[in-house]
Amino acid sequence: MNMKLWREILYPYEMAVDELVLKFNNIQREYRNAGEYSPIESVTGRVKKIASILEKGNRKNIEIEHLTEQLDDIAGIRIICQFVEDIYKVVEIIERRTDIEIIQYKDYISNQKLSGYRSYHVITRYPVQTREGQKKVKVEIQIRTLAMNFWAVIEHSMQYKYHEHIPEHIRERLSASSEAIIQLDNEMSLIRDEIMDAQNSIRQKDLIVGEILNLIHGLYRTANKREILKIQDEFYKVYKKNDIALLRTFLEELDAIAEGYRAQDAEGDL
Ligand code: 0O2
Repeated sequence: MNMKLWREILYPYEMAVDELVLKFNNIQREYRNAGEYSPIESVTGRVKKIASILEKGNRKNIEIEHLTEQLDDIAGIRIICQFVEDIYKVVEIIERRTDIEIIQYKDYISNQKLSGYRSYHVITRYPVQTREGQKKVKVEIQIRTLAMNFWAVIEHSMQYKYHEHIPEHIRERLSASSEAIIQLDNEMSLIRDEIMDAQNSIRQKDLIVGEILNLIHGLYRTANKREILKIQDEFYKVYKKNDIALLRTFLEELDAIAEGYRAQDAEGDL
């Protein structure tokens, strides 16, 4: 198969990866805009390099013309979560979608690989609209915690360096550190509620402060400078108290003031 043909074959996979990264990022944004904790921490995607596709096909004895139907991970999405519990939430999110068809689940969390690898894989089929019409391509969605990802990235680089013949002493260390990763994930799950509360507060504060600054910015069109300066001073005082309830009250009061100016402005236009 020549390079041009490969590019054509891989194009729908690239479309699928681009679209799914965008869609999962939108899910994250939706949670955060609602001031809620997002089970998705970050999303990346990639299309496997041609050399890696050929190498994997060779390793698994797959004929070149059967590569796209038999390899599950030519298109890959990686979703990183903070906590193990979030992984199952993300799986539910995928299950509820009407645009993603699930083919297979690979639960390497309950069934950790011998290497120590842990991650939850969902093999899916995703439709893209090409100029020749709809094409459904296989996409492997890997869902793992930050800690699992840290281990997998390090171990993967060792596999790359030693071409899968990792020396025994390094393998032992990797195996021991995979146990430490399980412990770390378990410990984090125990204080998950507190961590989520803290992160929610930070996000809510950011949203409220953002709205306050927008309202103050809007006042520059209608209110007089002296009043705006007074409002800004008041805002700094409230901000320094680091109390979300006070900030929320300040936002409500400011909103009422801004609404008054907007009404005045509308009357002036009549
Ligand atoms: P790359 O370079 O990440 O793309 P199988 O289902 O067993 O017939 P397959 O298709 O290899 O074979 O499925 P599997 O085992 O679920 O692996 C799919 C991908 O998961 C791998 O792709 C890796 O990304 C990741 N993975 C699986 N096992 C390990 C592991 O032991 N260590 C690490 N670091 N990652 C793993 P590729 O093509 O192997 O690699």
